[in-house]
Amino acid sequence: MNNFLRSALKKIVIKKGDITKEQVDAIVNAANSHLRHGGGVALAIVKAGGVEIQRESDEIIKKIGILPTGHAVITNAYNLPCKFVIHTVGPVYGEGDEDEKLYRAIYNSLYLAHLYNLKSIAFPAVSSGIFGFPKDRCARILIDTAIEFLENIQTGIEKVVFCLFDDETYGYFEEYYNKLQ
Ligand code: AR6
Repeated sequence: MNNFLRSALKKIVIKKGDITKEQVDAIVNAANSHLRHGGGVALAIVKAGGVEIQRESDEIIKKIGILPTGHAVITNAYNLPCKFVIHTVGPVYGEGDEDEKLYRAIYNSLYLAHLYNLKSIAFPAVSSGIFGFPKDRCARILIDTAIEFLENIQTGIEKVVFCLFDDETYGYFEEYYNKLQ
């Protein structure tokens, strides 16, 4: 294993849990293009963080129209223990070009955290719930994208957490991460 990969892997944490409880600088929301946080992890984030997150999201949509798949925006986190919520739109499985779109959603979230000088960020398994993306492929793309980012960008990001809600998803992330060690 080369030093770049070793150093990137050291910054990655795979854990099971509820992302709304994560004590990191930013958590990532698996959002839709309208930033209507009506289900899944998005609803859990608004329930725990407060309706202000939905309000701020509505303001963003008023300004920019819709948020295209693969893009990311940031809001405050209000009652959550983190400082910011980064909202990204992953692909709906079956719409085409999904791997590339999921890669961009994760990369752009990391880039936004980097621009805000954040040190830690936590991701859920974006697209693998209501949007139907296969969980094993999701694990591979999310971990590979984080490694690529950490290897290539001179960044202050010291910790990238993958916070998985269920055993099956956690199992795929852990399995792929262990394969890379
Ligand atoms: N902490 C961590 N992970 C969670 C939590 C939680 N509290 N709750 C759910 N998950 P999904 P998507 C997991 O459906 O597939 C929403 O309605 C969940 O088990 O939230 O990208 C949005 O508004 C799964 O592994 O996101 C969009 O319309 C993962 O988070 C749409 O769903 C992602 O599941 C986005 O669908």
